[in-house]
Amino acid sequence: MMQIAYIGLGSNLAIPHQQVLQAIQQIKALAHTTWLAESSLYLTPPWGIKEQPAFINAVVKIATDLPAHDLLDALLAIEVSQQRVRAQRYGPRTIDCDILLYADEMITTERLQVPHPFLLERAFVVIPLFEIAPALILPTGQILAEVVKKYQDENIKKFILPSEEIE
Ligand code: PH2
Ligand code: MG
Ligand code: MG
Repeated sequence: MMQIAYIGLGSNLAIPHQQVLQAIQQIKALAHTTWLAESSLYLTPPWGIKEQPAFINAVVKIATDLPAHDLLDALLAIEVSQQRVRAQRYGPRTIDCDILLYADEMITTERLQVPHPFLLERAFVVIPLFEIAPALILPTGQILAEVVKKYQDENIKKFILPSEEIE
């Protein structure tokens, strides 16, 4: 049976908005997977380590027949294809693809924790997720529409693609 999953994307190296757009295309091309929705791209201040470039973030919604750990492997392969180098926790990266939610499952293994452990602590995830899933309730019972309220003053701005700019 197909399961709904939400994937968080982030980049602050190379050409960040292009890395994120490329990852969205790569997710659309995954086997056993149907694209359902994607958020706008957002320009977000770095969280965790402040001395690094700003990020572009987005969230994608899919339906997939891939079990959660196979989806994780597919996302790691996308990271590798974009020359992701794992240097520093919370540090700069060309692309980060995180499973935020997988159906209503709560998963804790050595390789994977779902819901993503910091999901609700990060405005750069909550705001784009809310854009495409305004009625979402987490497996923990938390209501996304309630959580998003505390991030209204965060510096999370929609990123206007260069091609969308009025000349
Ligand atoms: N990812 C991190 C650490 N900090 N900050 C922003 N704004 N966006 C991210 O995607 C991000 C971050 C590690 O996962
Ligand atoms: Mg991450
Ligand atoms: Mg990650």
